[in-house]
Amino acid sequence: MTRRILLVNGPNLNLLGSREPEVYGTATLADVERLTVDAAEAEGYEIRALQSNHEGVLIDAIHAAREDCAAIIINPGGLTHTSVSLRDALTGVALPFAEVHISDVYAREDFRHHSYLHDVAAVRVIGEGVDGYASAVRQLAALIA
Ligand code: CA2
Repeated sequence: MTRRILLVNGPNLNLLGSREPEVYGTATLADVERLTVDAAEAEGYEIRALQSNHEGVLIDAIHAAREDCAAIIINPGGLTHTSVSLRDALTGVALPFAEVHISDVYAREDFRHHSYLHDVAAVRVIGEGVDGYASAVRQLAALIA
């Protein structure tokens, strides 16, 4: 069994650490990727990390994961609340995946309360800040062990 997990961060998450620290904290995307790699290594997995502001790029990476990944961790950014196509990609590859949100989307605007992934995600981690990515690694690793 492959020991690789795909980490996907969606639109605007490249801005982490530069704006809105009161919502998203001060960690950068590089920090998020590093802490996820560290958590994965502790569980015996490696990470392939990708951030894109383009939905099709995210979908292509999810499709490719079918070949050589055991699971996916995804923070889809705003696409969480809009994208049937992202949901279809994730259900299409049939890999277990974790949906991560840094902020507590349920304590924010109503339009953030709906997720197109909520009923198909194997794991959901919401509002735990960037540490939520490490939690997602551990929960997924336990699931696929
Ligand atoms: O809380 C999360 O992780 C979100 O997935 C982040 C998305 C937002 O649309 C979701 O509702 C919740 C936004 C990502 C944008 O990240 C930024 C980070 C710093 C500065 C500006 C945007």
